[in-house]
Amino acid sequence: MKRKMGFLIVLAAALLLLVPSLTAGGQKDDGSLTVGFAQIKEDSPWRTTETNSVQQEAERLGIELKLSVTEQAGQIAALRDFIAQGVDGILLAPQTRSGWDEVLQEAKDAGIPVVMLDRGVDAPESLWVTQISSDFAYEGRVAGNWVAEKLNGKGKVAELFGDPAADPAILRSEGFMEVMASFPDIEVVESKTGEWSQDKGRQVVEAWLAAGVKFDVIYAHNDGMALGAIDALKAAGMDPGDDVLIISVDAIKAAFEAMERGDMNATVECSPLLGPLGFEAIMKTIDGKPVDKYIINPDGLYDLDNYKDHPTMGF
Ligand code: GYE
Repeated sequence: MKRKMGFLIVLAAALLLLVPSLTAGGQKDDGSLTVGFAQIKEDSPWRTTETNSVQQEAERLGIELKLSVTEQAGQIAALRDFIAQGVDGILLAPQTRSGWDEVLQEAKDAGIPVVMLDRGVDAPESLWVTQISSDFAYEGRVAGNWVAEKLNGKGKVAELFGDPAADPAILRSEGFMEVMASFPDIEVVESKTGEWSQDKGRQVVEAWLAAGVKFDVIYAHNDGMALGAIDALKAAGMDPGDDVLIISVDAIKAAFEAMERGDMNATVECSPLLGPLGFEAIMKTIDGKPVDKYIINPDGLYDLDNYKDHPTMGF
């Protein structure tokens, strides 16, 4: 009898030792976490700053980060890979708004929380923890009001669209057009995608100029494309910031430098420094604490009158 008890105690102790390695996800025996980040492959300094913010925060917290940088199809594959590896949480910057339901359901079934970083999706809210981003329609309205004021309610605007399938591009346009609707003498003469890229933005504006399109303002959905527009205008012998006003979104350092040179007029801030909020949301979820469904960063407008007030002169 005594022997049997002893055996049972040894067995119980052995099982207890096994328990930590049997806990859900990839949480290691020492309690440290592994998080996957599916970032978008995109030619924009904004994204590099965001990736750095995530990497730095992971390092600060001692979290192992698995980073994947790809386009949409690759992002879905990366998520499946993270799930197979049993990560403790996933940060996803979704390239497009739709196409996520299936893989998000797989993550949910595996008990892995997914946080939307910087953009939203149209998948059911039950499939993801939270969206941490700016309010893109608000950014569009801020840009629209600035344009209406500068043009005194009359003039021509050309819009450089981001990726038409991406949440921030759709909403930045909607917010902007909402304001334009109350100014019948402002005409939006062009709206074309520059795919978030400086190079593509330049090519689109070059084509407009070659076709003889006239505009007083260019509204670009991000600073990168605005910088491309500036390149195109200069190459055509025009004076951006003066002949054509330039407003965009993001507030990257290069936009502030362009303002210093008088090439650019305004940018609506959109912070890429989302790493700390992203990990906080994942850790709270793992601890069973509630997290708001939408965590919205406040944005400010910076133009030639106040850009020097920006705390870091851009991201
Ligand atoms: O504004 C743009 C980037 O999703 C908020 O994506 C982000 C946007 C950002 O390409 O520069």
